[in-house]
Amino acid sequence: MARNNSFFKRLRKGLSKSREQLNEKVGAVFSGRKGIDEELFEELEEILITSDIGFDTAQTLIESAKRKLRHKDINNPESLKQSIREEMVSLLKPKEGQLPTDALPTSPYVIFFAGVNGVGKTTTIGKLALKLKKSGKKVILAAADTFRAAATPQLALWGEKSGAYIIAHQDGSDPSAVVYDAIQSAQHRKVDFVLVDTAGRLHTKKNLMEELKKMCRVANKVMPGAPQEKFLVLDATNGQNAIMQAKMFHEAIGLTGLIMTKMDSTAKGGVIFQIAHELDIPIHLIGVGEEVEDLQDFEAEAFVQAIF
Ligand SMILES: Nc1nc2c(ncn2[C@@H]2O[C@H](COP(=O)(O)OP(=O)(O)OP(=O)(O)O)[C@@H](O)[C@H]2O)c(=O)[nH]1
Ligand SMILES: [Mg+2]
Repeated sequence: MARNNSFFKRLRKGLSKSREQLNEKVGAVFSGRKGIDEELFEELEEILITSDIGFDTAQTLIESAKRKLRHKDINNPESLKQSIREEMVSLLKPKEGQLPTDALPTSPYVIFFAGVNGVGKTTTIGKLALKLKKSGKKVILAAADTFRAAATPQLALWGEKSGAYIIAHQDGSDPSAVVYDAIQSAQHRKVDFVLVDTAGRLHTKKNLMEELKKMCRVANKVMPGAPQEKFLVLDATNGQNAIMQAKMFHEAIGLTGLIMTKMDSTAKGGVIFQIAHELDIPIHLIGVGEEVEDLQDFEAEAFVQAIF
């Protein structure tokens, strides 16, 4: 998709902490080097590992870059950097997730948002609702976080801001019932998207994961095939912990996509490479700031350009 300047500006700004950390270290290792040797590879690998890219992923990136350079008989450090950039793009590219836009495969298109407490589920839904409404879609927000008292008003605010409908029940009621209502209502009103906000839950709490599974079953009962997407929202400031969360949520409900928020608040943005390397789940969106435009489609080339 064609991107305007503001997209890259926001992305660069949002990734500045991660970029600074990576570039500073890499700059130091490369400074004054005339050629490439084993020591350079080792130091580079260490930098990647300490930038939350992870051991296996760092090794894979370096090994592939090394192989290509040898193949082409190249020995200058700048080419090595470029080669690693290319390997990073090849790693991320197949993981670019995309939401259907014009012709929706189903109506409504139901998206669950799950994740541990405070990762950014509700705000992400709000921002996405605004974007979808702007592109002319009809949207329902399902307040299926019935656990936290302030959750529904928080979502309702986003409903007002975006003009999306909101379906909510009383605090403490069964979240599956909200899901049921929201999908049924969407079918009647011919709504395009149902965005389901769920309560923050720890991936280690079995009963809470069971509740999430039940919500999926109920959705599928009202509308066979629903939910069309099961997104896990991850907080980039959690670094490596995000991997374990993703694995456990995936095991429980079979994720179809990931959203990585708060990239702007951390230098641990490199974790996205590890996620792409270790998990077979597309990354749909990244959050690089608090504003609506800071919720961006995940694009491999732009991301690598902005972080390294
Ligand atoms: N800096 C920054 N803050 C973000 C981003 N995304 C979300 N936040 C903030 O993260 C905080 C928590 O967001 P919520 O949307 O309430 O998180 P939640 O996952 O719904 O939380 P619970 O429902 O309590 O589990 C809010 O202050 C958001 O503004 C982001 O990309 N960057
Ligand atoms: Mg919430």
